[in-house]
Amino acid sequence: MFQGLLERILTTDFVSTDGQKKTTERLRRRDLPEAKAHAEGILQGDRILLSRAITLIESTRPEHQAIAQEVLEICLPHAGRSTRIGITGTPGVGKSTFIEAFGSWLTARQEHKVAVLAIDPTSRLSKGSILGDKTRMERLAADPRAFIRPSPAGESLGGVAARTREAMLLCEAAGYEVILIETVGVGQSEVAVHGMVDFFLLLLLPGAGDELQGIKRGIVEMADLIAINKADGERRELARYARREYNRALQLLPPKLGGWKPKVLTCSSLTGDGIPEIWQLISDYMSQAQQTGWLELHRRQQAKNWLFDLVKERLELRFMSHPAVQSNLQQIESEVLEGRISASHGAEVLLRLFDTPEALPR
Ligand SMILES: Nc1nc2c(ncn2[C@@H]2O[C@H](COP(=O)(O)OP(=O)(O)OP(=O)(O)O)[C@@H](O)[C@H]2O)c(=O)[nH]1
Ligand SMILES: [Mg+2]
Repeated sequence: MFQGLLERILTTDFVSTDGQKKTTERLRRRDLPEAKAHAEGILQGDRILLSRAITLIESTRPEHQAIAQEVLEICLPHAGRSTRIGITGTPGVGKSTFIEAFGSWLTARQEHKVAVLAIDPTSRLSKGSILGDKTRMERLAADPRAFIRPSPAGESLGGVAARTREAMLLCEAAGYEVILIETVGVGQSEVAVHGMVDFFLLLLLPGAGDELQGIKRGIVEMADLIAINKADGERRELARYARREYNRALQLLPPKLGGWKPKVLTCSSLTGDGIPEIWQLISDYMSQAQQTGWLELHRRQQAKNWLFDLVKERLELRFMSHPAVQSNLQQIESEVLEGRISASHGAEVLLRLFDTPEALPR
């Protein structure tokens, strides 16, 4: 029911009533001069202001958030004109090395501006996966056509993903034509990246089945392209074999929603073999998706899902930091643990505390 109501608010009729319009506008523009300056810089491709705006997005301070949200509002109409690519694969498969090779090829051969972002919820400890192995992206890091941003430090995957998505929109407004988003390949972060990109690339190693590589079937199903990486030296033959095997396995999967049939290629980030073919394939995908209208539809669907993700995440945050909830949570939790009340009863009590804290006894 809740989702239904929000969907109604989102659809045109409801939004176009006067009262609703005013609310949206009041939330929207505050005319913060700092926001304007940042946005203007971003639209002119200023990397320093782009970096600073992303830092504001990542900040938890309300005054920073206010500026960041206004920068986003101004930049949003200029976003969306890029090819958004998610790259995943288990640790060590060669994601960073691939991004270095692929990104450098795109800036040099296609003269594209390339932005590299990451979703890595574990990066709170390692200070950012990309930053951690910057040596593997030395060439790209020094490339004036490339912009590399490590994964934001965040408490939750949802938070990190939201920040990355917003950073992606700012990069697009700054004129980056290809956005590469790296993720760690072992869990929920794939789903988050899949929810914000047009094309999902899974890197695998030659010579090991996906179960051996710790790749879940669900992730294989999300892939638009599987690239068997490190197809060089002695592994060339193995990679060719793996390609045939995966091709066969992909035939068994149901067709994708947009009508695309996932492909398998081999590549090597060391020799550069396979890189032009990968770009060609992604370009074919993009033109097909544009022609059929799938790209537009898919992005709208992603934006809608994102809205609900944000609502859920913020509701949970508010719920958990609510004073009445906080002071009763432990007790209710232990009552449920000891079987004195049902989980459903406990949830209802907590939700009531959240709704009307003053009306209920402690
Ligand atoms: N032979 C060969 N080695 C490669 C290739 N790509 C990467 N490597 C090597 O594989 C190792 C891991 O590469 P990374 O790019 O750090 O892998 P990653 O997937 O980013 O790893 P995490 O960030 O830890 O998840 C490095 O020692 C690379 O030199 C390749 O195409 N061929
Ligand atoms: Mg890496």
